[in-house]
Amino acid sequence: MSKRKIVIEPDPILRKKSKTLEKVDDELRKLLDDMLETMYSAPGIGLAAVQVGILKRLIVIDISKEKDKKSPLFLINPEIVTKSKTTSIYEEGCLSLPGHFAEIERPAECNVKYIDYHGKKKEIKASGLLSTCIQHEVDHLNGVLFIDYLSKLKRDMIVKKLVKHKKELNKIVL
Ligand code: GNR
Ligand code: NI
Repeated sequence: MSKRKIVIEPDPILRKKSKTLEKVDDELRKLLDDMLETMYSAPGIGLAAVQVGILKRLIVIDISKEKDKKSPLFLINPEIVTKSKTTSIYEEGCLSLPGHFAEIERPAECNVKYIDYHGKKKEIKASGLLSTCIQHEVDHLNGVLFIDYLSKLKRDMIVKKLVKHKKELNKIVL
């Protein structure tokens, strides 16, 4: 396994739509393993392939609290088939928007169809943080970030700060 570099906003790749996968093979599983390592090391509770620069419909998630009881979830070609009318609000963060957090309202529950690590079709009913996290990750696959749910003023402020932060990092490197 190897850790990959996480793409930070603003970067045009984060606005692109990821492509559906045709088959599950060892090469794809290697990418999923790398994504999981990258997510754990960040640390984060979810990661979409586009966040490591790959436009494929792949997500890894682990919302377990205790470090020693890992329970990774791999979702290939995830599709949200139903969303509840009831909503819930979570403070969201994103590894592509480091240091920024906002309360986002989303459907509280969702049913998700996907292909698992072994290439098997699955369907689950998600609620709570898992539901929010799946929706956040599926948004990434469609080029959507949580800041898109904020006012243009708040969104522009966050992006401006990230641009400034990137420029300061460049100064140190150069
Ligand atoms: O680590 C993460 N935490 C988080 C918290 C609330 C809602 C969604 C998330 S996902 C985020 C990691 C990430 O950027 N995934 O794309
Ligand atoms: Ni994210």
